[in-house]
Amino acid sequence: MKMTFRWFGEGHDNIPLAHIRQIPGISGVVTTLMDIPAGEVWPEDQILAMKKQVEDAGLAIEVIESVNVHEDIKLGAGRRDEYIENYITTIRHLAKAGAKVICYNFMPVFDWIRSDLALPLPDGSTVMAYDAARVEHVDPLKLVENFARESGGFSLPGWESERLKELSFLFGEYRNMDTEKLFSNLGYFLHAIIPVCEEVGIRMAIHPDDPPWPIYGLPRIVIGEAGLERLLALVDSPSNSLTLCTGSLGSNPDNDIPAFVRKFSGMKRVAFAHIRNIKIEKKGVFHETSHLSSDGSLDMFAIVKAFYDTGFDGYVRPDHGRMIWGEIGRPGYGLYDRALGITYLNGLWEAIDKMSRG
Ligand code: DNO
Repeated sequence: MKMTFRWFGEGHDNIPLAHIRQIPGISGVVTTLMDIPAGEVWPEDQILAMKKQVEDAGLAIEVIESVNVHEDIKLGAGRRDEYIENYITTIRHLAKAGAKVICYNFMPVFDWIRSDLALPLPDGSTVMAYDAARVEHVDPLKLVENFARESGGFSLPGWESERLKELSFLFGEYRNMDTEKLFSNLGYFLHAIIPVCEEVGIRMAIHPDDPPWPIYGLPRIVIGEAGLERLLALVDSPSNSLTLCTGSLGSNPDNDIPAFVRKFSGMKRVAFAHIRNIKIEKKGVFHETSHLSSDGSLDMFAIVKAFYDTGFDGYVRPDHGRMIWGEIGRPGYGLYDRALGITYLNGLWEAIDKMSRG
């Protein structure tokens, strides 16, 4: 596995690349151009400037997270072909700059959702948390206001302002959307872009829906084994792959994450993994934790072992750490706890590797 760290780009992240470079075993950053609205082409010069900055810091820039998909593509609406053409141009620009994997999602309206961005834990840290009763019965516009207030001034990935301005309008547009239509729109998108990805050597890696169940009456399709199988079958190509996010899928206790890893990494259809832990209190109520198995509900040893046993050689990053040691930063994306997460995941990998060799 190639260990990476998410970095939001100059002016969007308060963590210096020089600090990321000092995390043991790191190979590169996973990054994005935060300022480009979904649907627009990523300009080559901006991609190359970011690449130079990252490489000058001694890090690779091979995974992009995310290139967001315009709502018209998910809706199958109006200008979708134009937005798909733009997406294809961005894919070509990124490939030319040396990118290998593009992480994206196909969640209607929202990306990930939480009820709390800074829930205090007994150890004095804070974490992001989800309580269905406090999300699903709340006006989504209220939720957006809470997010803006609690995010400490940092823009949150997936909660871009241009998307949120259109919230009420978008809810209307999705009124008649169902699972079948959403799958069909995903298929339309993939059929258009995957041949280009194959040509230029890019693997698209879809991120699961977080949390992995429908909310606010919006369908969600990347939530469990059947959906993952179905989307991989839409276009049977290594360029149509997964971002296997253990915490997103794992917040539904019915999802057996080590089994998912064995299956999908065994099929060589996992291009990228987000490995993190969560603690499930009961169905629909969970909070994030340190990466350590005993702090949460996921067996991190079993997960890493499944990646190891299936010969996984893709990209990995830790995800959504706690905020610890007084760090001020973007919720879930501080330096310290994610660096601890990396060290732990690398430790598991080394132990499994050495024990397997005897
Ligand atoms: C949350 C992230 C997601 C992810 C997107 C990919 O912290 O894992 O926002 O980047 O869903 O498009």
